[in-house]
Amino acid sequence: MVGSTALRAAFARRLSAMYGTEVPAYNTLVDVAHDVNREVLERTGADAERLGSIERVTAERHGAIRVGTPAEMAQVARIFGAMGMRPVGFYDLREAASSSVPVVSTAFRPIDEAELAANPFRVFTSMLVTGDRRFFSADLERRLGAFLGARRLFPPRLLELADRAEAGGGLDEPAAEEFLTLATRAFELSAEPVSRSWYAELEHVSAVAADIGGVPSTHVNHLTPRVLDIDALYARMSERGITMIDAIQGPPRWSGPDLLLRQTSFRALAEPRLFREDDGRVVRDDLRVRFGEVEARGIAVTPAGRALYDELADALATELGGGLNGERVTAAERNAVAAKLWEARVPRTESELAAAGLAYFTFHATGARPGPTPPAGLAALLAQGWITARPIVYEDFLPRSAAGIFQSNLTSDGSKDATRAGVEFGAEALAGVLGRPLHDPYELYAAIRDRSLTRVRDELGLTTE
Ligand code: OOG
Ligand code: NI
Repeated sequence: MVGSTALRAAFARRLSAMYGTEVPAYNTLVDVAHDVNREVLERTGADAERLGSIERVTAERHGAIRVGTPAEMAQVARIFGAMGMRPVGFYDLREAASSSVPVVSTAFRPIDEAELAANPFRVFTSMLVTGDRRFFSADLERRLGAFLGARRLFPPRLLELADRAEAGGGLDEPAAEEFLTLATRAFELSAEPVSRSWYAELEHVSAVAADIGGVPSTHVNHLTPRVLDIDALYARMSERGITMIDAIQGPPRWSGPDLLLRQTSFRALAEPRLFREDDGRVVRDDLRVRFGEVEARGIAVTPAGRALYDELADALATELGGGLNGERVTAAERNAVAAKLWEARVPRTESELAAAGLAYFTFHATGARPGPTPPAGLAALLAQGWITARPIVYEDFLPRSAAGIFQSNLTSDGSKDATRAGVEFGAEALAGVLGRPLHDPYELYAAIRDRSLTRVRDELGLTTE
């Protein structure tokens, strides 16, 4: 029997191998990330593993995929469900200020502590909102619906195996092999010709709409390894001659602990694709839509921590609004301004972050009994050495960064008509599409913290707090 955890780990490996043959620069990114991780581990020892074992971090990836319809989204949920990946979080990329794309998204990922430690593979999954009149006219919506309704992204056999795996917690060896082969193949770049005029019509609305609805199949958009020092990685990729996007998205490099998520990517590469012209001729051309991204993960923040992050991100945007003294802002300048804002407002140690209720931690009995009876209250237990706190790693995404990742790799701005009314599509609607609960990331982090508190109470024989 191959259980859901093993299926997930194997799928992440296969997708990574497949993407490396399709986009070789991704392999360079993975190699550089591993070099940097080894160096950080040598330099800082156990500290390097404070947010996950080196085994976890080395294998850790996230992927991004994009689908066109609720029916396709529901099928994706079944395939990932087979691998113990649940939908977590709701992201509305239509509302992003800097750029907007006509999709709503969630991330499929494991939700249990042990599952995350075993393999945290996650996939950021976006779905077109074709009913949004700011992007699609009624006529285009209808033609797009017909195109999407006629394609089949996932073979029935794959879905059947997925359902069987989810119901039974895994598959026998031959069925697991078949499932993994079919699942990996479903995300390969197809060689089927793309209709030039149809692709162009959608690209006029949004390059993301064309990438999703302009082609008869789906594919991995990018795959992202995790790195322990993203600034070092950024410099090294540039030295190797790979063009990176202008900035590292998310929090700045600063003097306190890593929080949330920092991400960067190399520019989408030209890939050969076949196009069918209106006169029926098939010609070779290329498209730039797929890329490689890398990320550094930090401590998960509470809603209060997140509000502070958003406030500082807004302050940064205001301060850099017109550039610096009218000049274009470099990544280094941007970081310097952001770091200054952070140093002024964000507590600089884990214990202060915990005390201020800004970030999530688990609590563990140290085994020491520094006094006759444990004092009341977490702060006193920590201060006297009865218990210790460990940070909980951030397992999710950031909408502002996601918008930046989409934007940095779009070939055109598209044409959103902000004068038209959008269409309501929120977390509840997405849960309805998925046919399963859409988890709230904060509730998941809080549950992990609370379970650790219950454990500590039992171990110390406490009845309250
Ligand atoms: C997804 C963009 C978001 C991230 O890491 O924030 C994302 C996409 O381009 O399809 O992957
Ligand atoms: Ni990504």
